[in-house]
Amino acid sequence: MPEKIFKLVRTRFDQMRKRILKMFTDRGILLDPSAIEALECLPDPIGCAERIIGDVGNRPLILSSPDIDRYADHVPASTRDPQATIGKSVENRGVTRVPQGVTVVKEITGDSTCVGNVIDFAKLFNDRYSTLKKMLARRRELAGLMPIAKAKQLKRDLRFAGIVNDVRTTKNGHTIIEMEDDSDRVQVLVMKGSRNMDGSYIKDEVLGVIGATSRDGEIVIAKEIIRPDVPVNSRMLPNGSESIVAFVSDIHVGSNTFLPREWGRFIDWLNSDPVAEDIKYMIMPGDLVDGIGIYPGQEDELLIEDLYQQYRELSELVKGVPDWIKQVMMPGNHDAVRLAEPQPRLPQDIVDMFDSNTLFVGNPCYLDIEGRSILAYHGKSIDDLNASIRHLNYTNPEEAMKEMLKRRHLAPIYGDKTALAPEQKDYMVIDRVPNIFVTGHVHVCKTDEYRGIKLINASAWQSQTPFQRMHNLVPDPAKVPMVHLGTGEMWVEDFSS
Ligand code: D5M
Ligand code: FE
Ligand code: ZN
Repeated sequence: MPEKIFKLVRTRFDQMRKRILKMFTDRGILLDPSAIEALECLPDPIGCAERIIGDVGNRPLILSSPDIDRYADHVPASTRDPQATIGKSVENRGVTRVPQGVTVVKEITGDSTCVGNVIDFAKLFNDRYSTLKKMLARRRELAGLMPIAKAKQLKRDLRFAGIVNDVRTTKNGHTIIEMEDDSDRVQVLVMKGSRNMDGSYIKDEVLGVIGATSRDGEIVIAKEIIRPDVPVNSRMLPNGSESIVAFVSDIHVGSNTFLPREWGRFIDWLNSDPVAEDIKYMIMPGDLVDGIGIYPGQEDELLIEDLYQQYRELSELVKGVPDWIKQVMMPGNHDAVRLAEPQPRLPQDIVDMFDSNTLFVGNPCYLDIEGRSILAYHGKSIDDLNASIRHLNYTNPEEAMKEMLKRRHLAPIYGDKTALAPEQKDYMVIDRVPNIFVTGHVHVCKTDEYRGIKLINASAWQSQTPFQRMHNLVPDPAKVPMVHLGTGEMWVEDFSS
């Protein structure tokens, strides 16, 4: 049976196309049809458009598809991993066992199949919808959930699951959520002041609705809105492990704001403190180096201007980590792989700079370590969640992480700052309930718990950058959150002074 294409996906594509064309026409730049097509096939068309527009001296007056290819990636073509965007062999399918107690349960490396057209996006959204709908269908309150087309014919007690297409506030302060599935679309009214009114419905999340149709049959009045969420008690029960995991994020090697003295203090501590003898694993969730060409003017803030040299320096910096600690390195938005998520692991020539004690994984990634399930994600989507959900901000990323768990999705909003690759499967769905969920990206150090799941935002090794100063983002660097795998105890070691 041919895959159905949600109207949502087509609409989003049309909106994207209009937005891109306007960006160019506003500046008098022309595109031939091949250029528009090439742009649409990119995982991050807006980012590419911004790079072209910013390249004032060099960009051509009329763009064709080879011009788009030149600007396609944030990493210069010569240093890009050729494996990163094309599907590779199946070596990583299923569960990959690596020595030393770490099992990579799921990540994208080796499985990428996206070519980036409308059909792929339809598959991505269909996969997201059907996976999350299955989770909702298991909820007691939603038993007997129906396709929207069928549910709409009922008067009362109708139950369905849909993907959110649009959220609006009426002039009376009520909320209208426009939702759809592969059968139909529907307008859902959430009355002002009702207990469902938490103001945090966002585009592209999947919701379950219990409601009744209005008298004219045009609208569904919500009685209850249900998110997939995680089970109420996902607590870590003691399991006898004696190992500690340390979380070290956003090292940003190569930046002139990288903190070498603090890093040195951490390495000295690892080699001398008795606690460190039990640290058997170090997870590094992205922005290992500062990268190059990540934002305009970055060259003025770099100490090391060569990308390879940055990774070589990182490999020197981790040489001081005691050899009883296995390191797991993941890319972030500053690293040398495609920007679109899920990101594959770093390319082989970079992997080769490190010894066999370092394991390279994609972003996001599920790991199993000594009986504990760990979900690691760099956290780029926190930017989009903060912009869309009123109660979120950059000082409390753990709140954004809770919103991800409630939606069982790491990057629910499509088409904002977080570029999502049109994979056939939605790797950003949280289809396993982890014991520990770690992110980085926002450079603060926070630990919390949600329904028994340990939440960690793992600090940074970079002081405040000019960009962060301008946006009043205050980092909390040189801290290392730790979790004891046996007892579940969580604490933070401070190397900031
Ligand atoms: O992100 C470091 C911090 O800076 C993180 O809090 C996000 C914020 N940041 C960085 N770039 C942007 C943009 N373009 N918009 C909003 N916020 C941003 P890092 O990934 O280390 O650069
Ligand atoms: Fe960062
Ligand atoms: Zn980042």
